[in-house]
Amino acid sequence: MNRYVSNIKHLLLLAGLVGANCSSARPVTKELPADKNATSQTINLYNNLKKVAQKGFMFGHQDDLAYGVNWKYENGRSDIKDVAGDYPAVYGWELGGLEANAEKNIDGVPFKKMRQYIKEGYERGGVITISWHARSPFGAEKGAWDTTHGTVASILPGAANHQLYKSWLDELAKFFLSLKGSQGEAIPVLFRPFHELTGNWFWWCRNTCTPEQFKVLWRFTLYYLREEKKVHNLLYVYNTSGDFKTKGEFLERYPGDDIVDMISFDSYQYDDPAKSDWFVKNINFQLGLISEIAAEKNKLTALAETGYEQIPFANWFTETLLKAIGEHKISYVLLWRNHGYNEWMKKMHYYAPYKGHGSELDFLKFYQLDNTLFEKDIAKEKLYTD
Ligand code: BMA
Repeated sequence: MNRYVSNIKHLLLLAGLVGANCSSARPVTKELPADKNATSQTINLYNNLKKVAQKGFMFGHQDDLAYGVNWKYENGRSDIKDVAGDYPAVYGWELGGLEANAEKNIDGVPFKKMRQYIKEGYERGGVITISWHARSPFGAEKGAWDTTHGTVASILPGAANHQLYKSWLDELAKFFLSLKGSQGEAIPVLFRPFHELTGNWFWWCRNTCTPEQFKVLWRFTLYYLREEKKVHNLLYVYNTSGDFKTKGEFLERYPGDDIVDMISFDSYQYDDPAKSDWFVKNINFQLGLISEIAAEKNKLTALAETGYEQIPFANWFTETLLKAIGEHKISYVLLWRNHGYNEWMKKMHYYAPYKGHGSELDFLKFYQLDNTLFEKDIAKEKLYTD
């Protein structure tokens, strides 16, 4: 190309009138997630989530379609929809129990129904995230809540419970591969294994294993699902509890940029927001820390679990949660499940409003804001297409 032609092309390029390569349209460059062989819907979701985070944050709710306060398994029902006339944008589901091939998860949700709910949410344009309260490799009695030292070491390659752990992953892989949209495509999932890993209550937490053991566990899990079981519809979410004060603490057990797509933490409120602004300040500060990390590492972010049990403050959504998120560009915030009266806990256990709850009006205000994204908003974004 002579200089004159080159200059003209340069001017046209600047004016946006020609593509960089005149002979064909400029290819859209897509970023690849941790799984380089992810399905196209999963890659699209990954790329679109990055764009959508600039517009607002998605609202999510655990077990939303399965039950709510005072109801169970009513087709199409959701406490969020009862209150706001719209579904959440993000649906959280839980696999605890699946590793032992149980029919229902630890909260009584039949996996068969869960599969159907996941499909419904996805078909409407929503996003699916999945956690896994796997039972302890040392025995099922304590469930995930076993803090015996050595649990993680026992399932790593070469250790006594490694085959057992692989059999668990086999069950998970079957489930993930069975999630299909109406065209037969695999439904993408934000998988959040070993959640709250910096806490001290689950068998994969800080007190049971070394950072290195945790990292090997993560790396093996991802390798096994992706390479051995050919599961290619997952984005991987690293998720600590809310106890970190520095980037170093948040990253102490971070397994690596090549095997994480989203970074997040869980944090709940227990104190009185009228008397203490600790929750707002702390969440805001921590979202600041993970946003900086995400910018450095090119990751997505989320507040993966939060809430105030029973929402005892009428304006909690606009005056506490909204302020806690502030200006941070996170992908989503998810409220934990609306169990209703919990026999075992002997109290009401719910985190989202239901019809007739005192925070209903405030939640509607929250719903109507431009930067809170529910299902009608997110459906327009067509997250699974180019
Ligand atoms: C906890 C509670 C439990 C539940 C567990 C796993 O926060 O909601 O009742 O079993 O999550 O979903």
